[in-house]
Amino acid sequence: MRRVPLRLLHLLAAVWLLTSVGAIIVHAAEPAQSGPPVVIPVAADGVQRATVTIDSYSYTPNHLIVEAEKPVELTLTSVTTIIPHNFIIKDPAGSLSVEQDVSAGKTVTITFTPTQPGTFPIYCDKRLWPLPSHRDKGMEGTLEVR
Ligand SMILES: [Cu+2]
Repeated sequence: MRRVPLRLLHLLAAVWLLTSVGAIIVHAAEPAQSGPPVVIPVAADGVQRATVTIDSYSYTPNHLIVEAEKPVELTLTSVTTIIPHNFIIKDPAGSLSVEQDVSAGKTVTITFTPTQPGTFPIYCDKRLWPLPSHRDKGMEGTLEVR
């Protein structure tokens, strides 16, 4: 056995490791792509209805604008084939707490009434350890309550 190929392998392994780790760090640091804000219209019955498409790893639309004190009805439609997701909205101050699992390919309808104006994060907290969470992969959005 000559020694040069072994050293070359070590070098390749080191380069591979550095680029892989670097790619993960860069990916995790990327901000989520924010889509255009969507104002959810108030229907004749006073309900604000919209459909959100859930994919890996996104919500479409992902920036929803609603009015406070009026019910919001969201139809969450998953278009994934294997990966389950969830849909979480939490106001740290406690005015809003929504947490809904959506299995692959399923549609679930949720209803909640925001009471406080503000901007609240929407996100999926699923994660396959040790990979980054779905939220870290960009699965997040914004609920703007006016
Ligand atoms: Cu997810």
